[in-house]
Amino acid sequence: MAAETKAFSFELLNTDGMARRGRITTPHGTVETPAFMPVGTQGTVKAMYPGQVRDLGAEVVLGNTYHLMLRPGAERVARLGGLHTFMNWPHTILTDSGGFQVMSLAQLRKLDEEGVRFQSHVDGQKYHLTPERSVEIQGLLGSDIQMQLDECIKLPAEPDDVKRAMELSVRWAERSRRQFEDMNGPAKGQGLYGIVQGGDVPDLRLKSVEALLQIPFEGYSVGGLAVGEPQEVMLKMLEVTTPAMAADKPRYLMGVGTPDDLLESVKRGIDQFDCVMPTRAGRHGLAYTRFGKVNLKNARHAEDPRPLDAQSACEAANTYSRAYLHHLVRTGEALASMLLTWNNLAYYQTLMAGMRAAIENGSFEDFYQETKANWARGDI
Ligand code: PRF
Repeated sequence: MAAETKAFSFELLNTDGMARRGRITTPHGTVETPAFMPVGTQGTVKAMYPGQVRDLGAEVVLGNTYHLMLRPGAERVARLGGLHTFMNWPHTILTDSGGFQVMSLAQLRKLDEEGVRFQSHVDGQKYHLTPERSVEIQGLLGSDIQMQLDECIKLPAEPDDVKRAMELSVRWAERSRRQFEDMNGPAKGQGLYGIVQGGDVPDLRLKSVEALLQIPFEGYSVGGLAVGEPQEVMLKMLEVTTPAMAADKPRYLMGVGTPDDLLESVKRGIDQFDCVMPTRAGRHGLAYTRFGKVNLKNARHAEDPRPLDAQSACEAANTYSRAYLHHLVRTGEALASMLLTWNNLAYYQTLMAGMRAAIENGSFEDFYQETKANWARGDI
């Protein structure tokens, strides 16, 4: 390792109730937690320049093994110098392992002990993704924070199916870890996270955590939530799971969520999140603000000269009129996606910065109440 290259580490700086303020260090920088990680599935946070994403305060973005292995291919990205160089994001990159995306996107999937066989949703080409190949791909991409291959089961599901998927995920965790060590991930300063599964069954969640704690992962994810269950069930599962997790390792809740999900999950001890919600909503005419969600498609905005939020530090929120944004959305202009994605990521990053400051000050409960009151007031 070059002298200046930092190895993966996590420092717990502060707690306030179950809420945690921490710092992750990777070879590509530091990540203040709790952190929201914008999703850059195809090596781009859609409708945003990388510099703009960074300027909003994001210190890590997420890339997807599944999409990048299909196009342009992991070996090609490696020949071009790795994903950081390829996408011009010199900061931390986290990659998901692919299993979740195979299950939601690929055709003719067949899962067994070995891994998952599937056909590409792009051109029908056949692939075999195993725990070893997933970690190999993430290594070729040069990902700083890698995920084990797991099986995420949609809810509602039969407890027997949840148990089978959880146990398979534990066996895949061991194989993923072995591959990560074989690829010298630790020597490169990278981290590999295990993924807790177990659906909506408390006992299976605890068994999953217990088994994963036997494997020396740099961090632990909570998977298999926000997959069809009510928010109440997700939060209950967090209450069961996070107290059993390592206090000195980061905890990442995968694929979550709404601003309210983030607030409630930080309150229950989560440190990292990713979700397509702010970026996808932005491309569908929806804006997140301090006072909740605004649908710019709605005719009520057609002659409204006010910006989305005059107090926001984000230019997309404090400059352009709702009338103009409505017009851009209605005409399907590219700038509609660009401005609303920018606004939404700014809101998400501001929310996270607010939570981090509140935990530091020991005022998380006040922040929680005030944020909820603003959302309840609504956009008027
Ligand atoms: N596993 C993986 N990625 C994921 C999930 C999971 O369970 C989820 C579930 N919310 C989102 N992304 N590997």
